[in-house]
Amino acid sequence: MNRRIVLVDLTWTRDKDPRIPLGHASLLAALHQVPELDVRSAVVPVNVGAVNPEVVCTMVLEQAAGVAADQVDIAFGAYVWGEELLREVLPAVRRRCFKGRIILGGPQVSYSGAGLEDLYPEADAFVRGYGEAALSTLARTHERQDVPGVHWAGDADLVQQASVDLEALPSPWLTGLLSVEGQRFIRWETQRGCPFRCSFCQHREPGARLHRRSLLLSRIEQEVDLVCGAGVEDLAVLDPIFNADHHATTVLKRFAKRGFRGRLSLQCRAEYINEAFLDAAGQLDVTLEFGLQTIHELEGAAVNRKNHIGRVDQALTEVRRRGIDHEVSLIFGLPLQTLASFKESVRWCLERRVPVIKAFPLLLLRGTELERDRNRWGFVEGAGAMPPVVASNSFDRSDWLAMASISEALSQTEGDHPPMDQLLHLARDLEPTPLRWQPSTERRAS
Ligand code: B12
Ligand SMILES: C[S@@+](CC[C@H](N)C(=O)[O-])C[C@H]1O[C@@H](n2cnc3c(N)ncnc32)[C@H](O)[C@@H]1O
Ligand code: SF4
Repeated sequence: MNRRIVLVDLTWTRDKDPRIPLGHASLLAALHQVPELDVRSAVVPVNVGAVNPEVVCTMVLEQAAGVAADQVDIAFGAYVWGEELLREVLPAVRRRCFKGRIILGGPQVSYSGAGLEDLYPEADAFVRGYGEAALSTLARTHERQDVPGVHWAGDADLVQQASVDLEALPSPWLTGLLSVEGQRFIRWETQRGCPFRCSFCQHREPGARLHRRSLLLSRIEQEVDLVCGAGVEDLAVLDPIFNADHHATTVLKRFAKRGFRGRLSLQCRAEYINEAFLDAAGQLDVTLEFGLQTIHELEGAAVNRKNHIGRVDQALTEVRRRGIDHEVSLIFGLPLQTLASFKESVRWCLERRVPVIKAFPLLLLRGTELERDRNRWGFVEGAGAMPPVVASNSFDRSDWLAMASISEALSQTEGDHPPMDQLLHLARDLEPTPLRWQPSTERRAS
């Protein structure tokens, strides 16, 4: 009898999102290459209406039914937005007598230190890092194999990341697993990981094992051609820093050559912007999304984020001069930050007429340096499945609420931010709605 794997993704989705997230599709593409493996997929949005853990459990068990326990694995993706639900679904699956293996992977596992079996006692194996190769190896047999990046529950945890040869990965697009036909919006990648080490961000660990961070250029180009041929209108590139790769300009030129008319959203480091890149970007409908976080050197240093503010300023001036659409993201709640210093960061962006300024509340993400240093900065976390930092040694709760209101005012005025005094005036009248960053709260009612 063929072995079976049920791959489950508890996903955060937006209206325009394709049904299957890219990470899930990339894993499926790799699993489909394993001979005689019966691959099943379940994608459950966690933020659409009421999600009942028992219903999710039934759905998953139906997919796993009809195969002997030593022939079936259920593999769950663990992301921050699905954490609460996952911790309810896993015990339910065991309660209902599933005896096959449970394998977990995804960011919540990748960035976790030792102790995963305390968090998820129902799981048999954990995969840290990019999971395509490791999961395919595990799925072939019930034997306990020694695979770098795989931690078996109960064994000594080496806290290793799985490695993957990005140049050899099958493309979910080119293998037909994901279709671009009739899809207005897609998320797409050309590289993984990040060369920087900001201490609030989770990108550092899985990237650490990559010798090359880029996908094969020939794959990227074939995917570009596919996208351009299908008339996709909106393409969000997931690369942590699109312009960190030497292929960046070549890729943009390919889109232009193929006459791409859709919108391209690219996360970029302002300091890496150069003329050739902007020349290529100018041929397309791009939005350059710059992370800035803070304009203050000391706040930047506290999170290991060195912004060369002069160069950021230059890049913004040039982008504005060329009429290229752009955004800047800030964080509120950073170590050493005060209400006044946050306002200065916002004001700096407003003075540069940045069309869209986003201000995110600081989250202490699992396994980040900032999470480990929480006591040093006196961080106090709020409520919710993804609690923001609401007070610290440098700001109190009322300061945080004022920052959250400014963030709200920025969100309501995207594309046409008013000057600082008017923004503050608007913020004063606004209730902060930090719940817009949280997974569905309705589901417990079901
Ligand atoms: C797209 C995206 C989103 C989308 C939605 C996600 C979706 N459904 O597609 C949106 C825009 C909604 C989003 C929002 C947020 N996001 Co986001 N997002 C991403 C992003 C850019 C891409 C994810 C992706 O597709 N990557 C490409 C694929 C190939 O990688 P992957 O998904 O990690 O999957 C691989 C591995 O994780 C592993 N794996 C995954 N599942 C499984 C399962 C098994 C069984 C195994 C073995 C392995 C495995 O193998 C996969 C293939 O290699 C990542 C950053 C990044 N570049 O990865 C952040 C990221 C996932 N997001 C993150 C965060 C923090 C957020 C926010 C909280 C940000 C905020 N401050 O508000 C919000 C939360 C939701 C909300 N309230 O809006 C964090 C971490 C989250 C976490 N721990 O789960 C990331 C890693 C960014 C970061 N560096 O900090 N996000
Ligand atoms: C996915 S990140 C990528 C940023 C980009 N690589 C950069 O640094 O220029 C997009 C934005 O999310 C926000 N962000 C990332 N990690 C965060 C965290 N732990 N808490 C709050 N916001 C965060 C930051 O504002 C960041 O610029
Ligand atoms: S915030 Fe951006 S630059 Fe910093 S580590 Fe994360 S992805 Fe890299």
